[in-house]
Amino acid sequence: MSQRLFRAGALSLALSLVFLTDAVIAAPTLAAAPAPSGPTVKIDNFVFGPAALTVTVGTTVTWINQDDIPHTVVANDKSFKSRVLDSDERFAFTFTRPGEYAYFCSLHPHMVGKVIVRPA
Ligand SMILES: [Cu+2]
Repeated sequence: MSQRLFRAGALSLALSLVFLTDAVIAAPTLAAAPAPSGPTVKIDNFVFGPAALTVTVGTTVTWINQDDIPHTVVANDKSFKSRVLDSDERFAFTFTRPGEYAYFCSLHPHMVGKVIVRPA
C-alpha cells in the first residue's frame, strides 16, 4: 500500500512542479514593464528616435524596441552594449560621465544615434 501512496504522491508532486515551473516562466512577462523613469529612445522601423538625445550626468536612458525585428544598442566606444532586443524588450544605461556617445545597432550598422551627456 505504501508503494501506491508513494506513486500517487510522486505524481501530484510532479504535476505541481509543472504548474510551479509555468508560474516561474510566466512571472517575468507579467513584471516586465515598469515605466522607465528617465528618457526613452524608441526603436522602430530601423530608426532610433530621437536620433540625438541630450541628458545630464546620472541620467538613465532606456531604449525600447518597438520594431517587429530584433535590434541592439552598442556604443561606438563600447562603453555600453545591449544584448539582442526582441520586440518590446528594453535596454537601460546610466551615463556617469559627460561626453558624446555615438551608438549603432550591430545587426544593422546603418542605424545610428547619439546621446549627449552634459555635466550635472
Ligand atoms: Cu537593428
